[in-house]
Amino acid sequence: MVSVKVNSPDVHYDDVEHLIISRYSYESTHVSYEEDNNYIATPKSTEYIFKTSTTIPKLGLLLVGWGGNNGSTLTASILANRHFLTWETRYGTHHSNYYGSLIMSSTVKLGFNAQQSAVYVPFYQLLPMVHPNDIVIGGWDISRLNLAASLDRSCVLEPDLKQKLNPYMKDLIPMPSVYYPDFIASNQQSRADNVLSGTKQYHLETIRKNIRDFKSKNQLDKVVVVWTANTERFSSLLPGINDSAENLLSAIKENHEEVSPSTLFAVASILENSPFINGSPQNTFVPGVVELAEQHRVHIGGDDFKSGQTKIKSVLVDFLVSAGIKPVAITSYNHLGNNDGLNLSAPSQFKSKEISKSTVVDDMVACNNILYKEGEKPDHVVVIKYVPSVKDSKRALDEYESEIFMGGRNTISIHNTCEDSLLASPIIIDLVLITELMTRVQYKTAEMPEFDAFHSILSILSYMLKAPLVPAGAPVVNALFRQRNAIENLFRALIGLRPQSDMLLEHMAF
Ligand code: NAI
Ligand code: DG6
Repeated sequence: MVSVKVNSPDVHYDDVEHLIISRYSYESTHVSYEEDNNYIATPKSTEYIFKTSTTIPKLGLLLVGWGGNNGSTLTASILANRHFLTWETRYGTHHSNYYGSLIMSSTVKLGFNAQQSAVYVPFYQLLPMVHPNDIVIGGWDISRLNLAASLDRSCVLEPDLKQKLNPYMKDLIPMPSVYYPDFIASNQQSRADNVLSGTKQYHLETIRKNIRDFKSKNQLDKVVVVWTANTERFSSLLPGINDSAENLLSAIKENHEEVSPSTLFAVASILENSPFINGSPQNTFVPGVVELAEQHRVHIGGDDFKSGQTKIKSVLVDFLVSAGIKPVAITSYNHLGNNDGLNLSAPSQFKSKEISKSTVVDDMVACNNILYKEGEKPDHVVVIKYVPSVKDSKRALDEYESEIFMGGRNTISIHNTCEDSLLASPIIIDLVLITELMTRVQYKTAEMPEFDAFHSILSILSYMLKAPLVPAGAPVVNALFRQRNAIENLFRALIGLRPQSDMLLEHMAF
């Protein structure tokens, strides 16, 4: 899939070791403050060497919550693409595609050609990446329904397509999973017919064995695990239980009630050296999980897929604040009629989602001390209602009230209607593709004795996530285009290209 080759003394393609090696100066600005109210800004340059393996692995993806709307839609979409399926709708014949995936369906400006026209290439052509059609998918669900029936239950895809997918999906049955009723809404009880009995330690060992067996049966090089199961309530953070890796492993042995299913899956994945991504808002990554991931140098990412309403929020508020306009109230309503909406109709599960949906403008507000005094924030209200008849077609109604020039007010209202799972599925693909790529990257600075991997916590995944998990002390970025720039510029750095600049200096001369 790679069609970009960089012509630079700083880039070396090692065809023996199958590596791209790039030398890169990372430019930043150190700021200090003097007592006479001056900022001192000092340019800083750090030399990096990046090594990216060009060997594309055979990749497996295990979804927790495989039979849910996201799980079945994602599986169906990958199978439809793999088999080049087309289907009829009232608008005509449709072809499978990966619209909505940053990697598969968006482009980046590579540079300019001799005529000074910008040249754009698909994101996936910058570096050797797994093609989603080649991903082997499996997973767990507390519901035993086969994937064809799950797809039917989800009410997302068109009947003609579902029929064509049936032969590929009817024999896919989720592996039994762990069900601790206290963590998800009681209204989910009726679908829990595929559950493991026994202790948490037995569950951990079973999940680990499931990952190993899936890997060996399909002759995979790597497996990524994604939590796309129900939103859980938050776990209590308990000293001695989940505050360290050692305590968490002991708590699992002791069958402690506060170890959630998602935390158990994260632990199992880390112990099997499989990256783990949390697509739901709960605090799966208790301190013990983070420490375990760091100890085992396994990548983790989270939390909560950023699909529709929040994505718009992280664009619109960034636009307003960076235009010098002051949002004073953001009021967001959702209604939806899928199983996610049913689960979120319970207070503790709603609370998890409310937290992740409400923190998404904090960094944009904090960066403008002309508009906002320290600690000041816009009012931010999040409402979610379950309306069964709209099924997966989520309605998102948002009102942005802003203070503008000379005491004026500006009100923007947005009404968005869309199948939630068609927004989330391509995001899951991006999370998996980028995570896999990150497992093939090593870097070294002058201070480091040898090459190392990036930090276990992949903050580079922030674009796809509502409440990005970042290493301790690192800034959280929610603004969508800053998040996208981070991915684009990191990809460019790995092939020795300077960060994207939109200065167009070459066009400023007479
Ligand atoms: P869903 O309710 O259709 O699917 C969840 C699946 O997880 C169900 O099939 C359920 O049986 C299963 N499940 C529950 N507990 C389990 C466990 N312990 N082990 C294995 N399976 C388990 O929900 P949907 O729409 O697929 O969403 C999945 C998650 O992704 C939810 O937490 C949702 O909040 C989150 N999310 C969804 C977005 C979207 O746009 N669809 C965007 C952002 C987050
Ligand atoms: C209702 O809010 C259900 C949720 O699961 C959301 O649909 C999901 O988190 C996506 O939210 P957003 O804000 O990214 O569209």
